[in-house]
Amino acid sequence: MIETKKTDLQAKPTLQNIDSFTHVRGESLFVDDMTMQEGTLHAVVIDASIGHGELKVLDISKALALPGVVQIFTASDVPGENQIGGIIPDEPLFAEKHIHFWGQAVGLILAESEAIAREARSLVKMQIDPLPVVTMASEARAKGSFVSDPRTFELGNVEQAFAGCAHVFEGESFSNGQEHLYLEAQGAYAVPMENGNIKITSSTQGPTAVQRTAAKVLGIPMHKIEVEVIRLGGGFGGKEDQATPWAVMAALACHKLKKPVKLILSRHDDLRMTGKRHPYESIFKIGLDENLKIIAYEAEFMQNAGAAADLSPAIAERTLFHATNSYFVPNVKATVYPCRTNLPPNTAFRGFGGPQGMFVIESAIAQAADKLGIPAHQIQEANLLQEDDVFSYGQIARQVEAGKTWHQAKTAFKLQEQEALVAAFNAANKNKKKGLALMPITFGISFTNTRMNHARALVHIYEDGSVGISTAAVEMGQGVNTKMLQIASEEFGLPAHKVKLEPTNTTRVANTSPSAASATADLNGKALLQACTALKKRLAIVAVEHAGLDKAKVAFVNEQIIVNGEVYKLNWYELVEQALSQRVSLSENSHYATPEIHFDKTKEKGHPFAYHVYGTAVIRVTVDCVRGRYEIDSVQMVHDYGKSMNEGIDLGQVEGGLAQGIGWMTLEEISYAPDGRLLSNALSTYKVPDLFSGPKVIDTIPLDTIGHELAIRKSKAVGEPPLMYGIGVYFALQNAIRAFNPRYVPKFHAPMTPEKVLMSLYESPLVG
Ligand code: LUZ
Ligand code: MOS
Repeated sequence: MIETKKTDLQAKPTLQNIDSFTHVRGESLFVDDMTMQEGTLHAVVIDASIGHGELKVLDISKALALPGVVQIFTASDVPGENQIGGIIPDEPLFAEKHIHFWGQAVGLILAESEAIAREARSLVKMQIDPLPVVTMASEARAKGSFVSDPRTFELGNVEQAFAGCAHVFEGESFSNGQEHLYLEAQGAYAVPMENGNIKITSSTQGPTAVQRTAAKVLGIPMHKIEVEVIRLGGGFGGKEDQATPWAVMAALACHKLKKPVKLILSRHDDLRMTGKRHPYESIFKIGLDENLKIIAYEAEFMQNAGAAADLSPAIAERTLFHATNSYFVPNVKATVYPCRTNLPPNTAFRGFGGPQGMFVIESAIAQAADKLGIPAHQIQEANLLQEDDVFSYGQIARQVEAGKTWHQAKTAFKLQEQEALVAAFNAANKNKKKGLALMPITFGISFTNTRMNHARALVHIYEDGSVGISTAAVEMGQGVNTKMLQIASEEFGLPAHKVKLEPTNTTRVANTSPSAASATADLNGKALLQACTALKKRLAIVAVEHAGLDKAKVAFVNEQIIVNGEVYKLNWYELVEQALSQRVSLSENSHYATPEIHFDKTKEKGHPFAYHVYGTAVIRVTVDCVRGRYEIDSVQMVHDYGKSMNEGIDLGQVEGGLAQGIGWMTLEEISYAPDGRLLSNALSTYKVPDLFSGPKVIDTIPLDTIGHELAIRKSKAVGEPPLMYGIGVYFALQNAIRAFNPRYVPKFHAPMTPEKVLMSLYESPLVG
């Protein structure tokens, strides 16, 4: 194992994840663990078994007659709008006349038990006239079938620039979808309250989306619906928009029957009915000068949006924002086509279209490197973003760390020695080959939709001095609650056990953006910090008055009040008591909206991101050239955490994101039959990385940096960016294959499964 230098950041003691105790004891509560009220009904979704067609007959009579079945709801039972589209209203909750994808919901069965509801489902008869099924984005594009208009980001003039380039290369690239595979499947529990009000406990990243959509579908005001989220057993984007239909269905049945309703998807139902990461079919053209500077880059992305828009237009936009990854390119033209197909609507997935865009420019660079007979890292290094460079969307790059992470990674991980090691190994071994690749990442932090960048926090100091916090943040295993608790406990000078994070609830914090875009800790943390600051100001006034002073410096440390540098005679608890006796409010509600950001969609220019996160990974793999199997020797990263406020949690995000990125690039192969049926519909046919297929060595060095003012405590967002280090594994594998088979023509068709590796090792243009 290669030695790494640990900076003092890693030595800083921080709070351990506050959920770890109940998680390991199995005591953490998820929707399915809630104590059910008497009379709770169980729901199972009826879905269509056809990729595209016209629904002629829906016969529920046999199902309804089964003992224990209470009711079956379909589109005609919806009292409000049968519409759940978030950005574009193009998605019914229950199919009406048309079926647009295999697994589309047609109705909901309510029964005394889940088993009965399931049995009833097998008795439902549907007659559907089939229509042609489209599963590929390029097919949809050829037909002009889009979920939203194509968009183009442009900088400079690519046409002119290509004409003057010393080298121009063209190619194509494909990246497949990805199943979210959250441990906790989609689900919700809806309970009737008085006066027709409903409380929904949902496993959602977007409590307000659930509330808004339930109100629309039920045709009642939002204030009649309360949405609570305890925590999620993983989201990864799959519960940003697509937790909504199940919660709304439960609410609909609850509303109609005045009974509590529980709807939890089985793993098979979840895999079949929900959308995934978008597959992309792309073409690229890259032009370089004699010094390997990329002068022009043109790309067309065909996004496989599935049967409805869902979040696809926003995801398409983020592809364009990340089309040039960590590089400055003076002439860019990038176009994305959100293509309507007959797959389940694809949706947010960690990286939100960014990884798909970044894979294409890395493919273009790899293609150029192969044709020029040089390592790709020479081209990568020659084009890294520098201070004051402009992105194609008009934002000026500031506090750029692309080069710093790159050079630190090269030095710390001894790139030259590793290259020599790979060369020596490959010379000495006939049937095993090693490959090496570098992967720089640059990821913009903020919702690309400016209006979504806000959050609120509600803080109560209770009479006994303990503190309760509510924010819009949803805990999904990423540790946001721990970070929130850390902020409040540091601000008030209280031990962690005196601060509690409440479940996320729309009656305490309203009109929330989803917990997404890596921005949850920043947005909610900033709001929380403001609320704590306001309360401290109020308490400081009480302390100063109590001390009989006009003015003094007041600090809050270790449950003590420090006045002008001295421990004051009232401690925290006594000061709280004093404030109460003076009728001072000990509650505060604060709002935060990211400053500085803006974007003009008519010009496709602006300053959409609060800041960028940077990093570089060095990746080494070994391919078994007899079997096509491979191992990842090491992934070594210099990552820009800013000033990490919790090294343990942030490291967990880096390693988890990396593993997920590697899975997307190497093993996870979503497969649909031409008729639209999901073939990779179980964990026997859909492979995710396990401990044995992960890297043998993972090294992470925090970049020595100053952080960013718009990051909470200068601790940069960490949720999504590390996933993209995994892209480098694809290219390391390509390099190893090339070392074995000089006739192999590099291809950019992810995931690079062992089967594909084996075929590539023996591919020969001569024998076909
Ligand atoms: N969700 C969203 C996201 O609605 N907008 C975004 O920009 C975004 N980015 C990453 C992940 N989720
Ligand atoms: Mo997301 S892809 O829900 O941040």
